[in-house]
Amino acid sequence: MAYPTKNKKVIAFVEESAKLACPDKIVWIDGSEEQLAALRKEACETGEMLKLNQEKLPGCYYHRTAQNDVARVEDRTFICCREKENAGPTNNWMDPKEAYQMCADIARGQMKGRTMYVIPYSMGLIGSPFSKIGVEVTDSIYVVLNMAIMTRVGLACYDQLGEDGDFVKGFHAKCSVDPEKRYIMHFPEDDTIISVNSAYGGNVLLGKKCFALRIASYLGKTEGWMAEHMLILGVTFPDGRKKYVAAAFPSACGKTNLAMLIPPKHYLEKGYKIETVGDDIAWIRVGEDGRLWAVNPENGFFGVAPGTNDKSNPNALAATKKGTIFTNVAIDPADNTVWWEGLTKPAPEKLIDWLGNDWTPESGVKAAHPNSRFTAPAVNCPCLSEAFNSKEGVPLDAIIFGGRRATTTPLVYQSRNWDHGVFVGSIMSSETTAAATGATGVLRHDPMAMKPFCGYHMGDYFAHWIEMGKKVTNPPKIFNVNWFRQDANGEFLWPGFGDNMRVLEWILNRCDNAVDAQETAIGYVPYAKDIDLEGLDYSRETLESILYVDKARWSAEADEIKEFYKQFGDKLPKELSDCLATLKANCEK
Ligand code: GTP
Ligand code: SPV
Ligand code: MN
Repeated sequence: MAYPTKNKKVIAFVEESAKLACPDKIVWIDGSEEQLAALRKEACETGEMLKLNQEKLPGCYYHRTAQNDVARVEDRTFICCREKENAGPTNNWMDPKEAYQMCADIARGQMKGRTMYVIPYSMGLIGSPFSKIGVEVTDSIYVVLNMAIMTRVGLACYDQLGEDGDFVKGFHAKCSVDPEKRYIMHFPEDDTIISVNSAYGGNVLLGKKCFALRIASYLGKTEGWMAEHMLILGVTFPDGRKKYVAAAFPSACGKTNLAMLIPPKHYLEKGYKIETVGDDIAWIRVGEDGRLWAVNPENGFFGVAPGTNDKSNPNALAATKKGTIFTNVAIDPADNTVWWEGLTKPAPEKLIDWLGNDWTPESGVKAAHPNSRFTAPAVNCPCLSEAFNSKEGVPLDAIIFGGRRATTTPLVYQSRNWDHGVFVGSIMSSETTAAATGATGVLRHDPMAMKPFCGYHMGDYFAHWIEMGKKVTNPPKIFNVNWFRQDANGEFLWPGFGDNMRVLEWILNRCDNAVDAQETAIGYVPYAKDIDLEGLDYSRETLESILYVDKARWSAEADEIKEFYKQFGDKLPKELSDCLATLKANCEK
């Protein structure tokens, strides 16, 4: 057989995969539009995808997953390193030998009657020194088409590999989508990922969370860089200055929205502009100038559909108007377009819901699954930054952590220094969302928004953050935000979305030492007068209430963090236990 690559390891990996799964046919994906068009056609013929209204949504398609396969499965996601200790207390662990054997038994013969596609892809610009190559084999056309949007797919990846270059191996087999045999396995010591019995994005688009976070975080630890669950955005000031910010929020907590923010009217009139570099993942290195530089390794957005509309996130909505794949949203049969909760009010009279059932506003169920998603090419985004295509990426002025907290955590606060900033990231808690299976709205610790994505021991990960701080001479300032404070009736106390610009402005002014702050038990908090409320019907008293640091609550929080920290044992950096002691002492003052 003629292979499109001379790389012996790629050929061996593909042959081994085929020997195990026994596909009828192997198709080598070359990334050409011709090949992708043929696959779209085939997927429509088999019913795997539906073609949407090509006048209103050119190049757009629709897909439904199995009802039991709609989100990441954290309880079935494992880190398989030789020593259990190295996976740490926040990951599921399985012995690699056992895991390989189990996956082989599950996947054996499962591609009979199917085609196996071989996808060569690059995380980051092909040919950039910061990019990494992966090869995913899969029996799903949906995966091929999504990967072609989310990553840079093409034969040029093989050129970069040469005859014996290394790559991240990804094996995906849909099997029977059996939730009892669903496993998302990572072998960081072998650069290998195996995913069986799922066809949901986060479990099967192996370049994304599996490679660009779990495997890459481990690579970053060994090679001295960082892979983070962060958006990257640029702010242009009226005087032409540019600043860049990376922000880590847990899944479905506002990264895509912040990354594409449209500032309130008077900011626009003054000349402020926001540009998107990335909305989910940042790979961060120390530059020659002693600053931290970030690139977005992805090439598209796998975004949460519900709540996206022309007010909340017009840029994301615009990005979905062509060449997009919609998953588990509702269909409007009147014109063969898509709909989801929050897109328009009121809802259309008649829809076909994400399960394929007839739906009306009286149905009493959601028309779109709460974790329904769009897969949109980054180039579609009206506010995409030029830096999106820069090999070096962008230098970071600020890092922002944030979670979904109804109480306790103020709208924004600044850490005292890098180490304290690492502490602030490490103590993040957030209410769970529909992005992963399981109950939603449950408060849990999610350090740096990486709990589900750190490919090694979380204590070592904290230590890595502390180490990185020593390597930068001009580190970004570190902040924490919370857009999700609620009143007693469960109503959000901050307008959020575009109005988050008001908080961003304070953050960037702090980076320039251009605005004062009050020192509190947890760090620097704005004076309410320093948050611009122009054009907003919003009271200073409410603002003050969500900036208030309640020492009694934080004292209890400190006790709870102490319990949380116990699991890390000796691996917890002293810098963090010192910060915790300071927090507790500050609260008792
Ligand atoms: P992942 O793709 O899962 O990593 O999610 P994400 O972090 O990119 O979250 P996204 O921006 O898609 O937002 C998730 C949900 O939070 C959506 O339903 C948004 O409408 C909502 N949301 C985002 N920003 C805000 C905000 O500032 N305030 C409020 N109240 N809700 C927000
Ligand atoms: C997330 O859950 O953080 C996502 C979507 O960005 S997924 O690709 O499913 O991980
Ligand atoms: Mn995410």
